Amino acid sequence: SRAMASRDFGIGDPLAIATAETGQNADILLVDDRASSAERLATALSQHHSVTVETDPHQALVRATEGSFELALVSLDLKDFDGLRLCSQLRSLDRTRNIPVIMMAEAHDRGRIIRGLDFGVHDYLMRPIDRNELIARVRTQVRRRRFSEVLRGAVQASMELAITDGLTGLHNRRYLDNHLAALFSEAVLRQRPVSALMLDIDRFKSINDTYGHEAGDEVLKAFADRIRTHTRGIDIVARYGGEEIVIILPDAGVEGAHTIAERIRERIEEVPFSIQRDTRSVAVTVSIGVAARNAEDAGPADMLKRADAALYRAKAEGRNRVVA
Ligand code: GH3
Ligand code: MG
Ligand code: MG
Ligand code: MG
Repeated sequence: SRAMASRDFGIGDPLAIATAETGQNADILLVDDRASSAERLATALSQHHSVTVETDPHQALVRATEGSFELALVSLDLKDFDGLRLCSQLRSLDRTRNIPVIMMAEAHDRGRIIRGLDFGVHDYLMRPIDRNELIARVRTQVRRRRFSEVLRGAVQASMELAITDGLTGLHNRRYLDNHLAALFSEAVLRQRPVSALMLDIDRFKSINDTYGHEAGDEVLKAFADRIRTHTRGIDIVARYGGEEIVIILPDAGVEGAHTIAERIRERIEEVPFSIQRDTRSVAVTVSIGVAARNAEDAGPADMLKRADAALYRAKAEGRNRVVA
């Protein structure tokens, strides 16, 4: 797809926009089983696009799901098959619904044209098809589709940006706040446990002081990466504050959470972090407070408060430890 990569946060990819602007060089699927018609249309379109002709509607659907077509032109009058049905399938399948569809119809097809437009077919051409009209309508749909892909990419990117911490790539606190309430309620409803780990790097100020703030950032990033590899996909891992990370463990009670926390603590302690521009590697330890949901909890904030209190005790008792 020519849609922008999700890493180009927030703004449209200029190349994708320029490509959309021209509305040319599109991969087009032409479904028409009348040889002379198909050939005439394909020839006209080939000046600006790359055209694949398919006479079998079943095969056309397979090709559409597998290919990277930016437009489908479908004849409504196929032998032994209702072209409108193919249009409907293209509109409803996940893998093809972003391909704009143009119906090619006869004057007597008014009723089917209306039904097609009703379920989302983008446009139609009346036979006999005028060459210039064909080119113009195809171009319009290709441009529209490309611009919506650019927009979709930009929306997705800014949504990711809004819930991601820029330095570590972990979820940010906003994401945690937005998801924790629902996750917690679900645990209450299903009478399942849920736990929170609150992590804080030990003596991080002195890491900054010794190696510099940039190295501190690097350590923080690597620390986050290491934590990510030791958590599951269903866990929420969020940067909560400067060098504080909260991990929410669905379905884990206090014992399970403690075990996971202890494993993370060991994984951090056992291998020092290497940093660029410095031959020394940085020994890092982490203190972790653990709390599980209580029946008395009014909400997740109560659980987090206990995890924070446990973290405070872990620090007070000498750091590099897990306290529940
Ligand atoms: P301890 O937690 O063990 O009590 O000691 P600490 O030195 O880690 O103290 P604290 O957690 O209160 O302070 C964290 C320090 O981490 C403060 C700040 O200078 C540093 N810090 C916070 N965010 C960042 C960051 O994004 N990058 C870097 N390099 N440092 C940060
Ligand atoms: Mg602190
Ligand atoms: Mg700290
Ligand atoms: Mg801190």
